[in-house]
Amino acid sequence: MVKYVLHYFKGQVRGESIRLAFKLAEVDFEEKNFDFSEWPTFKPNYPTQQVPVLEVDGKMIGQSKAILRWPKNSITITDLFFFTAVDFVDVMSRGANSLEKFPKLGALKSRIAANPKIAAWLAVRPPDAGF
Ligand SMILES: N[C@@H](CCC(=O)N[C@@H](CS)C(=O)NCC(=O)O)C(=O)O
Repeated sequence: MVKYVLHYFKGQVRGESIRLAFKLAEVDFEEKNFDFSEWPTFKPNYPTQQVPVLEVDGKMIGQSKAILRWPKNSITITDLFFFTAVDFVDVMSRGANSLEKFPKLGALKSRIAANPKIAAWLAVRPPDAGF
C-alpha cells in the first residue's frame, strides 16, 4: 500500500484542498506539520523550499495543483481534451502518429486509451465521419 505524507504548516491555506481530496477519496495519509517559527529549519529539505509537499513512498512531490492531480493521469478533463485532440489529428491524417517525436505525450495518450472504460468505448465507437 502506498504511504502518503503531507508536509505543510499547521494551518489550512494550500494544504487544505489536498486534505479534502484525501478525505473525499477515502485514502489514508499522514501529516508532517510545523509552526511558522520552525519553518527556517525545514525549508531547505524541500525541492522548491516551499510546501505543500506530498511524500509518496519517500518521493517528494511539490506544487499544490500537481499534488491534487496525483496519482499521474488518474484521468482528468484536461486529459480527455488532450486525448481527443490528438486522436482527431491522427484520424484525419489517416493513421499517422502525431506524437512519434514526443514519447512522453505518446505514453500519456496510451495510458488514457488503456483505461478499461475508455478502451471499452474505443472498441465499439463508430468510425469518425471525417469532416
Ligand atoms: N506554487 C506553489 C506555492 C507554494 C507556496 O507559496 N507555499 C507557501 C505556503 S502556502 C510557502 O511555502 N511559503 C514559505 C516560503 O516560501 O518560504 C504551490 O501551489 O504549491
